[in-house]
Amino acid sequence: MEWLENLKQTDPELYDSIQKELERQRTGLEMIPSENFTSPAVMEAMGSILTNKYSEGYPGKRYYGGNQFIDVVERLAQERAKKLFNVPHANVQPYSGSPANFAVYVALCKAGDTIMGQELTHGGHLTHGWKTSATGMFFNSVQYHVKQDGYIDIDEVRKLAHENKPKIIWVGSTAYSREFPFEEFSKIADEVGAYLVADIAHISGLVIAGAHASPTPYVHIITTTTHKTLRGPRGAMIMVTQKGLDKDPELADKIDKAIFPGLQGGPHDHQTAGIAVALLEASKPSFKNYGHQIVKNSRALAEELKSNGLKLVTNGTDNHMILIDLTPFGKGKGVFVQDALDEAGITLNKNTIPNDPSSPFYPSGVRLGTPALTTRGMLEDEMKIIGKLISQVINEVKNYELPGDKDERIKYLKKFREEIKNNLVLKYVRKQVEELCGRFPLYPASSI
Ligand code: DSN
Repeated sequence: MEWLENLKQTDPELYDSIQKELERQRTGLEMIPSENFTSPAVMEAMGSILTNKYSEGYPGKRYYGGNQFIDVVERLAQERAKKLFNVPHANVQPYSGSPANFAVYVALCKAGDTIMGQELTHGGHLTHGWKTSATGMFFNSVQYHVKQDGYIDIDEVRKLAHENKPKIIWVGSTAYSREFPFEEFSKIADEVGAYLVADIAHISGLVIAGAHASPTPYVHIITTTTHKTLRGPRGAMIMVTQKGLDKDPELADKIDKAIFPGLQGGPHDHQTAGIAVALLEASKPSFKNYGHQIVKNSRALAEELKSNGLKLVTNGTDNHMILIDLTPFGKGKGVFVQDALDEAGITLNKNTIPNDPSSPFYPSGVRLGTPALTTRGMLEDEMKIIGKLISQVINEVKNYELPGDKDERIKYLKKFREEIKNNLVLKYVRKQVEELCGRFPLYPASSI
């Protein structure tokens, strides 16, 4: 039977959109660093009859009947996570990364308690205490920054920690291209008696592969999404380390209670099954190669971008991600670069850079990465080609200037988006992109 045949019959309109999205993924270069292509096996688990079940509680302690097989599924996911990250406890039920992080607050804090995280505009995540997130509204949030060179300002972290005595310190962020200094954070957290929580959403696949240091010996809690470098379904996990249990023997129980009944209802059992499959895949030797290749590709791409005259935050990368600082061309250029690359078949995202002279909606940088391209089998040689193509596109649009006036800006962007449709360089890049994608087929018909 053809892939999605039942859906095609039942809802042709929706089916059509999925087919178009599949074609978009197949024929373009997916370079948003938080995205990836999960396997057909993971998608089968996600599309399975497990979506039919309610199973509030945990294996062996459910509120509803009929959970004997769900218990097996959830235990598989828990055990695989524990083994891969070398931790004594794993909760695999969080619906996604933001609820997972919020559960950590629910487990450890009362409203108004002080917490510390990396500021959003300096690469941190919303849920690490940014003012528009519930984590910044309900807690007294102290934010640390990166230095002028783009690296985390560990002296500031120590100073703020000693001044403010936070309950939680977050390490790990969403737009940071260097190795996280877990050991130094751990010393600071211990000095002030804080819980140290590593949010490794972006790098969990690299940690498993040994392509990034593991936080396990240094932190009390680890949170991660499961769909980024880990290449699983959308979802998340919270893990408690031995160091965490040594600090607080009740910690695992507190985390479990924060997820259910604290924040969530029934776990998404199909998602748990997808996570279990992804963790099994990540335990294979080929995943180690995958993780290391992501970083090699990222470094090769960074070098190519630099040799084409582009400026990178921290001047390079240690992980899967690169931040291009577009301020040498002016402020607020991220939107032009994102849209022009989209037109040329290369998807990345506009992003603030540290001390951005513009606003988060019209930032002065773009963020890109190599996890999805590496899943397609692309290597350093392809990164060099891609680096040149990206540089050509940036060169085409770098002189567009964003008007300060809001109405003018909307009109200007509309005109810009019309103009780039006819840009010959972008058309040429689009052709190169399609040719490249054709050499690295994604989800061939025989696999889905
Ligand atoms: N939205 C994710 C990312 O792109 O990094 C973080 O939540």
